Formats: sequence, structure tokens, C-alpha cells
Amino acid sequence: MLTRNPCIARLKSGYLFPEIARRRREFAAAHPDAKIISLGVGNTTEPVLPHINSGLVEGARRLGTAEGYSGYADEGFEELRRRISEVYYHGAFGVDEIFISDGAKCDIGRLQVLFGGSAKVAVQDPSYPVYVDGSVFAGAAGAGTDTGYQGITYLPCTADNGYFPNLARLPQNSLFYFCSPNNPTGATATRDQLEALVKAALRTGSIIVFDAAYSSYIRDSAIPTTIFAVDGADECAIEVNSFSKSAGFTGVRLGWTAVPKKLRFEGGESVLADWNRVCGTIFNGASNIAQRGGLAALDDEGRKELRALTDFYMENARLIRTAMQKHGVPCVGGDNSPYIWARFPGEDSWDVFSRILEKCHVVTTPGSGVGPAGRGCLRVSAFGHRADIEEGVRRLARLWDRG
Ligand code: PL4
Repeated sequence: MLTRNPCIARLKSGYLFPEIARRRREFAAAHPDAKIISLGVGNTTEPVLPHINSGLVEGARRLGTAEGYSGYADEGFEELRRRISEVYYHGAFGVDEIFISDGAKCDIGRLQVLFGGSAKVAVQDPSYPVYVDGSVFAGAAGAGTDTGYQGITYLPCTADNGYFPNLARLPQNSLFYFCSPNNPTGATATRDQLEALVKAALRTGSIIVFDAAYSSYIRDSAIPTTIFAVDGADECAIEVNSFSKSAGFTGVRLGWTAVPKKLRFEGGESVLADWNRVCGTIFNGASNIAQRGGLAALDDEGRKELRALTDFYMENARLIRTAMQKHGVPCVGGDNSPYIWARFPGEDSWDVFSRILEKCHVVTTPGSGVGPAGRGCLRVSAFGHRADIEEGVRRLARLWDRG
């Protein structure tokens, strides 16, 4: 018999989102009449808008014609890669530096192959669980403890430091996962902060994996939507991004990774060349239908739809944040991001999660599930139908009115 992969055996718990779903199912089974509202997982709910949808339909139509048919498209349609470079990076990248993927999460997982089990990993704490759990799979983490995994550096991002880590604590030669707008806190890094981040990476010989999955939610024009807005980032950063939250492609699956030519390993080898090798070997490209949808999303009409869709969720975020502020619940986020991060000092996150589920029939995300610094906090997602958000907010307000 084969023995179990010891890296997987090291995992302290199951993946967070299925665990939340399990608790929801358990509650629903015990309370069959409860109308449960989910403000937990960040899953889009609104239909794909018409112009972008017509791109998807066109993609399917072409596949049924001799002249339009296409098979494997490994790194992605060149036209789409060029368009991404123009729209998101002012054309700074060549098509060979943009890799089309089936989503940001999938590339985050594959990126671990690039760095191997001996990489020193650093994360913002709290953070999207894939960075830590993926590092555990790759063998880059030691035993799990109450405060995380040995070998992973957790850089707290809390109210005390304005949700930006102390970069003096970034170890030499780290693989540093950084997400802005941040999941889960909803905080966004300013230009000055991103400049400090790049400086720290260059000083320590680290590589930043910059997760920009929520960049289309930034409304403040002073906040950079990409790490590559900062000089020097092309020597120390990789960026992952996605159509999931901007175009509602969570189920369609389309994203990309930008890997600058200038980015090198310690020995001078090209990171891009290795990424090409990894993707060419264990990934067979994103769906051609999805890529046609992506192209439609990035023309003039499509970009108006991206704005309309993200505006819709941002209004949800405003409703949630306003209700929290009115009831004196300390919170951050929801202004340039679709997540609101609420603090319940002295309480256990899972207890707050359970109380809200039991009393309001509303599902949230417990902060302790996304990192040790998330204890006593709760993430509330703005992804939902408007009527559900309004009803969820009414129920939460009633709970807080009662004290
Ligand atoms: C539940 C910072 C959501 N099953 O859709 P993708 O793969 O292009 O992007 C996923 C992703 C990447 N980066 C960040 C993210 O927050 C997400 C999506 N996160 C959430 O509620 O935190 C969905 C989670 C999904 C998952 O595990 O990703």
C-alpha cells in the first residue's frame, strides 16, 4: 500500500469553505424552515451581462464551424493576452509574459510547483487560505501549531497596523503572497505601501505573488490596481488576476498570470521560462469559450459591463458597511473591495459565526479560519442578490439592536 503524502497529513483542518458549507447544511437540516442567506463564500450571484454573454455564445458557436473551430490553446489566445496587457498594464507586457489560466486560484496552486518545498513562504495574516494550504501541500510548511504552521512567516495585518504588515519582518528570500484589495480584510494597499512592499522584496531577494483578483473593485483612483504600477516590481513580482469577480466568471473559469521577463531566480535563471515549462506540462489551457467571453469583457462595451457588475456588488457592500457602522460594529473594507471585515474583540470567530447563523440565519466567514490574526473577526461578503443582502442586513441589525 502507498503511504499518505506526509505534507497533506500535516494539514490541521479541512479547507475552510467546505467546512462553512458543512455547518450550513447541518443547521439547515436541523431547521428546515429557516431561509438561510449566505454572506459567506465570495461567490458571484448575478447573471453574466449581455455583451459579455454574447462573447461566450460566440465562442460556443465558433466551435461548431469548420472555420471557427479551435483545439488546445495552451498559453491562451494571443489576442486576449495582448488585450489584457493593454487594459490592465498599459501595454507594458509582451504577449509572452501573460499566461491565460482557468482562474487565479488554479494558478496560485500551480505556482507552488515553480518554487518547490524548500521555498520560505510568507503571508499576510489573515489571508486567502489557498496560500497557506497550498504551501503545506508543496512541503514548504512544517508542523501545524495553534498559531499556524512552522516554517511559514505570518505577518499580521490588523487594525493596529492599518492592515498593512511590518515589512521589517519579511525574511530573506521569501515567496511572499500579498493580496490587494485584500481577502479577507477588504483593505487596500496605497501606492506608498506598495512601493515599500517592492523595496522590501528587492532588499530581501524575495518574490511577491501579488493576488489582484479584486482589482476591479478599486474606486479610489489613487490606489494602484496592479503591483506593476510600482517601479521595480517587474524584478520581484508575479501577478495573478481573474475574470471571476469582475465578469461573474466564477463558474466559467478564466484568469491570467503576468510573469515579467526581468524576473530571475537567485542563480539568474528566468522565472518566466520555468513558468512556461510548468504550465506547458501540467496545464492544457483555459476553455476557448471562456476566452471569447474574456475578449468581449475587455472591449469598450464589455468594460462598461464590468463596471456595472462590480458597481452592483459595491452597493451591496455599502449597505452592509453602513449597517455595521450604524450599530457600532468596528469594521473595515467594503469601499474598494467586496468584503467587510468586522471585529468582535474578545470573542471566538466560530462562536460569532454560530450566533449569527442561529439567530439571523445568515452565513458569514469566521476570521480564525483565514489565519491566527483573524481571531475575533468575521468576514461578510457583498456577493448576493440585492433582496438577500437587504434582508440579511435587516436581520443583523435586529440582532445588534437587541445588543
Ligand atoms: C471559494 C484572493 C472566494 N471555491 O475564481 P478564481 O480562481 O479566479 O479566484 C479565486 C480567488 C483568488 N484569489 C482570491 C480569492 O479571494 C479568490 C476567491 N475566493 C472567497 O470567498 O474567499 C471564493 C472561495 C472558492 C475558492 O476556494 O476559491
